[in-house]
Amino acid sequence: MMIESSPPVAAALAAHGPVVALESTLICHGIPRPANGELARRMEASVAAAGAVPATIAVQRGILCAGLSPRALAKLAAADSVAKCSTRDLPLVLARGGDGATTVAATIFVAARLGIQVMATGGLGGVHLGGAASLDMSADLDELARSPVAVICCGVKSILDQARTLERLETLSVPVVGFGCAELPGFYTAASGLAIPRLDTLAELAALIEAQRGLGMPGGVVITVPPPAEHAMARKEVDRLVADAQAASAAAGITGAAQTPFMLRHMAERSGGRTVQVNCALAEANAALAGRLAACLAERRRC
Ligand code: PSU
Ligand code: MN
Repeated sequence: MMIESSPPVAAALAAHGPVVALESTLICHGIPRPANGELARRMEASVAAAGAVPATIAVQRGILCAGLSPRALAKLAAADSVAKCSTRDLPLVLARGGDGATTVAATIFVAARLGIQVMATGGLGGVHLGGAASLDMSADLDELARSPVAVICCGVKSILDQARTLERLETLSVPVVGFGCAELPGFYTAASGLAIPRLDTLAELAALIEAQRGLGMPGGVVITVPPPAEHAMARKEVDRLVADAQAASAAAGITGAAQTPFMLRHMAERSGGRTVQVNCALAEANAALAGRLAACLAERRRC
C-alpha cells in the first residue's frame, strides 16, 4: 500500500475503531492564513472530542499520509505552494516527490483504500456555473460514485450550480440526504430551494450507509447539514457575492482547478472576512458530526 498511516490512525484502523478522514485542500486553498491553521486544529479536536480519531490526508514529499502530527499539520497550513490534488493528480505528485493538498475526491479515494467510512469538509465540489458547456464538474462527484465514504458537508459550495450538481449525483447513484433538514443547504446559507430526503438520527444515517454496503453498491453518500444558525448568511447576500466573484473570475480568465480557490478568496475579501468566518464555523461543526457518526458506526459493528 502506498499510503502511510500515522501511529494513532493505524492503531484505530487495526482495532476497527472510529476514524474520520479530513481533507487538506480546504486548509491550503480554501481558507486564508492564519485562520486555516486554527481551523485544521479545531477540526481534528472536534473529531477527537466525539470519540473518533482524525486522519487528515495530505501528500508530504511524495508520501501519501493519513494522519498528520500537530507539527506537520501546522507546517502544511503555513506552507506557500502546496499543489491542489484531486484524484487524478495523486500519481503525478507522488512520482515527483512533491507536497500536495487533497480535495474531497482525493481524500475519499484514500479513505476508501484504508477502510475509513466517514469524512468531513465544508462544501462539496460540483458542477460549476456554466459547467454544462465547459464540462468543469468537480471530480468529487465521480469519486463519490466509486468510493464508499460518507461525506459530511453543508451541501455544495455556493459558487456552484447546485441544481445541476444534484442532478449529476442522481445520475451517479450517490444518495444525498439532509440531517435535520429537508432542503439541500446552500453552504454559506441554509437555503437552496432544492428538496432532499430528511433523516433525523445518527442511527438512521448509519442504517443508510449499511444498506448501501449491504446492496453491494460501490459508492458513498452525501450527508448535508445547514451551517450553524448563528453564523449562516442570508441567501441574497451570498448570491450577490457569488455573482461578483463569477464576474471577476471570468474577467481574469480563471478556469479549471484554480477557479474554486479564486472565487472563495474573492468572496472572502468582498465580505470583509464574513465568508471565512462561516466557512470555519461550519467545517468545525461538520467535523464534530462526522466524529459522532464514525463512533456510532463503530459501535454498531461491535453489536
Ligand atoms: N470545502 C470548503 N472549502 C474548500 C473545499 C471544500 O469549505 O475549499 C475544497 C474541497 O477540497 C473540494 C474542492 O474538493 O474545494 C473542490 O474543488 P474543485 O471545484 O476544483 O473540484
Ligand atoms: Mn474543476
